[in-house]
Amino acid sequence: MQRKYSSETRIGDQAQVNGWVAKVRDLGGLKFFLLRDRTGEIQVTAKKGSVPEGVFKKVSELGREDCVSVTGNVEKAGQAPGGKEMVPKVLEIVAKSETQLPIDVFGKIESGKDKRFDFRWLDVRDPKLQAILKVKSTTLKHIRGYFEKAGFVEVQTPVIQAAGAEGGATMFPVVYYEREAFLRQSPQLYKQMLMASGLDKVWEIGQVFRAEKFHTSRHVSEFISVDFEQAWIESEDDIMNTLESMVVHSLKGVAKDCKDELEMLGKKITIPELPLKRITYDKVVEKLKKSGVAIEWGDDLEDAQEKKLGEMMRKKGHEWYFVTKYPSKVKPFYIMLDGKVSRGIDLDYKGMEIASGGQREHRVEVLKKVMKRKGMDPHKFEFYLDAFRYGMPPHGGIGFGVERMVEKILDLPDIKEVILFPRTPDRLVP
Ligand code: AMO
Repeated sequence: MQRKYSSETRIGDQAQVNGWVAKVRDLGGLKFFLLRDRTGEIQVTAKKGSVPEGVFKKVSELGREDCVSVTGNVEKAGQAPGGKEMVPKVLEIVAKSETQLPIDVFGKIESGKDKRFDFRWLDVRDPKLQAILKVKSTTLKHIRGYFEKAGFVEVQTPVIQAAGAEGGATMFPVVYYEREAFLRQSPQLYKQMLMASGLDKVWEIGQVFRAEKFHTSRHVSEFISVDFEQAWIESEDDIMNTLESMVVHSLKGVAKDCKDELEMLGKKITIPELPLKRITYDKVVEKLKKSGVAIEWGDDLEDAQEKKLGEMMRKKGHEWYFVTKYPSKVKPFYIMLDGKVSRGIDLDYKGMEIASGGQREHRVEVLKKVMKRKGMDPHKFEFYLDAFRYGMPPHGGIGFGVERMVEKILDLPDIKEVILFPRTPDRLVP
């Protein structure tokens, strides 16, 4: 018999449902258990004399989280979840679970976060956690959909790299034959080099790595970065236009495809109107100072300052907003400078930076000068600079933290909730 998910079964069906035992109730001659699969739960009812004796006996042997396969009739049952129950003809105990569960799967007893991540595959049996992962996977699907529709070419650039673009202190070294190499912090250098290839609009999705000794709710050592790079732009405005269209496209997709998950998690997605609010860094500093936050012009925005800005923007009806014209000194060498300010932008959502990028410097001599000024050795980046020597159009792009976006869509307390097996300074297994 073909397997069905519990939610697909209809009264009158003969069905096979596979899953885990969520709860057992034994009333002597009447035994029930709840069978959970990824679509929900169905009650299985075994009445002595009405089901085969062997099946009745097996129900007595069941324990929580055993893996079972049930074949039987689906019947009407007013008291049962969904108004139906299965009356088993065949019951196979496929795999027993040890009885002392290391964590409480349904969070009735609050399990410590560390313990939950030690047994993540068990943790994720909780439908709410599955819903988070479905929202993430749907977000990714619609991001991909956007780039396909907008004519971007998906590229794959190397994860093992000779030099990093985001600062030496946050690189993970790897042994590469007889040389030292690094796990990529970002596809930055490669996506820019591709602007000299004539592909014009590229995007990439993949894991990137940061050896940051942060212990915060928004930093991890490995995360999914969505990157795009676009040539022949006039200014960073073109980049913001692409980015905001991508955000709205994916938010709409998630709101449409994840109705059940959002309901289960008690969340509603507000689709922002385009264009998203743009606010200059100057204005941000002015606002923060006015509200008593200690900040000087030229400082990068710290976590607490971003949060405060988020509160102020939300009051004005903006969950999403761009911060533009950052001071030159806080932006990396590849961002185009415009005197004291740069063409670097950030996109913030509910007080957290979700993406960062802008227009790049495409003039090789200027680029080399800025690198030197920032204390970098241009010789180590010859392979990158070469791409600027044979006709490099003006270009720009962004790096976008998908997990941060999902964390904020669902108002989760920590980015790690969106990651199956998070990597942090303290965690390398499982
Ligand atoms: P940046 O370093 O700002 O820019 O990273 C881009 C986006 O990636 C996310 N992010 C992180 N998410 C989780 N854990 C971390 N440790 C972490 N660090 C960053 C954030 C951030 O906005 N090359 C540039 C992008 C560009 O200019 O195109 C870059 O990597 O959401």
